[in-house]
Amino acid sequence: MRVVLLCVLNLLIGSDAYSDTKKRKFPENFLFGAATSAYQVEGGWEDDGKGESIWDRFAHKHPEAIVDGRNGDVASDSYHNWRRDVEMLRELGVDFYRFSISWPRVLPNGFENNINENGFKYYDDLIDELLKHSIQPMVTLYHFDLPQELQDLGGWTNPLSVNWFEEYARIVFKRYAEKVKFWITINQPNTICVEGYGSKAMAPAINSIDSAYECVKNVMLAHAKAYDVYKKEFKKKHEGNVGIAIAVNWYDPITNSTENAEAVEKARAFQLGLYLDPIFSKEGNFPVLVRKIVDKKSQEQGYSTSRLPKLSFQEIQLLKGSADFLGMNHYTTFLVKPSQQKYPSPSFEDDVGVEYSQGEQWTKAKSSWLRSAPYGLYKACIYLNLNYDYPKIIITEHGWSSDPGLRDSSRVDNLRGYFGALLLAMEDATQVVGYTAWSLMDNVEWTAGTSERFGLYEVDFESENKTRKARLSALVLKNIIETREVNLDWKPKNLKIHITKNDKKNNYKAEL
Ligand code: GBH
Repeated sequence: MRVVLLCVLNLLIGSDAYSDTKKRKFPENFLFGAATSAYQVEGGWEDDGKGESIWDRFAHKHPEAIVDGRNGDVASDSYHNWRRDVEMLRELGVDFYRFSISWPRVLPNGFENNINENGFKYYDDLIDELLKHSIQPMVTLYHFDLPQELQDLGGWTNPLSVNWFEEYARIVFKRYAEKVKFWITINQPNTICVEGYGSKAMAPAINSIDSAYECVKNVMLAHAKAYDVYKKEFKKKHEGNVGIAIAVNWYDPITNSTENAEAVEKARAFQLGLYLDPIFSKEGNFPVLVRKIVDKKSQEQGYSTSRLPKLSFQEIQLLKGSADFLGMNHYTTFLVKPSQQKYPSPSFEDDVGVEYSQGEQWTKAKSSWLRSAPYGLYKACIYLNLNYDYPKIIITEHGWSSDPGLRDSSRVDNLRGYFGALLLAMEDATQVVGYTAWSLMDNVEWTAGTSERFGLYEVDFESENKTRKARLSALVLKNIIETREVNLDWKPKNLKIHITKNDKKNNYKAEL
């Protein structure tokens, strides 16, 4: 009886993404890339006049906070291995490489009046090598590594940080506008502020909720200022695109009760809307729900003004529409219900007032927060379309963590599952123009050290040259980039890891 019913249902509504055996194709002009960030791969932490960053300081002061003690001092040593990095990108056949510039490498104390030419030289070489092989550089200006001297002045809680970032951005735009057409101002304001200032999980580990919201305001304004600088001073001549990368994981109610529906609304407002609304909504500003909750709680907690700073009319205007694309970092899905426990107050957790879990049946990655739920990417895309009027999206990060090893079939499954969901979302009118795999190679996973591997390429951290080797997932991605095709039933058969140079094409060819 059940089987018959299911068959009839399938006939009526069509089978879902996971039983659909049809092949789907990425459009020819769809862009594929791979990503890293400066602190996580570069090493050379004090080479050639580089200044100290908040992650250098944090990792040196609290080695016990880094799971396996491996910090960014040497990391994957891309400061010396950048030629090999570009070779890997050529092997993959990607259209672009997303990497970040270390602010203290180019402006050692953060300020514009002290430019480190030797530091810039590293990025000059990397960018030229990429362009030589027709790989577009996609440059992130800020991926968590603030110059320590700026932190000593309050870092992102100091309203002057908006100007510091503006000056830094202008210098980098000026230097590379000719060569770089994809820019990301800031990576994940929520990680920077809520985890960096509101907790001890990330540098600078301030652990104060008041400073977290100050940080949110300043980081968002810093982004908007940089966007404005590009628009006014560079856009006309250089025609580049400037966006911001926001963590857009998906949040679903754990069941369809009224309480859970309310809880998920709060989770989405605090985790997504706080950063998306000011830029991508019609009204601009922080979400009404977030303002209402924090204003009310602040009053009850004896504050004379809200812990969430207000945006002025001018600031709201400056932020509204300040992105040519939304950089969407998507890894996983969380299931939400009202919090059963009392969180410390005041805290970000207490403001949101929810609890998160993940589907027990979803495959688990190496990272505790990461499970595979491709449907969440589909839903997140539809949510963005409905709430923000079909924004232009580049997936700026998506990836999977595993143990070391070249036969990373869990990463392959994850990639294929999410590509299926992504292609469905695109069929349903989501404007996704590009996809970026996190990460090109194993790197320093912040406080997880090298205990969680996200790389398409494995890095041997014990070896002197930090030798890189292609994982199976690298070959699978290469094949998808070449054929544009994702066969949802495909399973890896041949596990031979081998990339050979095909001289005729002056290109690299994978043997699958
Ligand atoms: C991305 O953030 C980062 O942009 C990237 O640099 C990083 O390598 C990648 O994730 C993979 O981790 O340890 O439970 O306190 C994704 C959002 C923010 C999720 C930090 C994990 C720590 C959670 N991540 N968060 S926990």
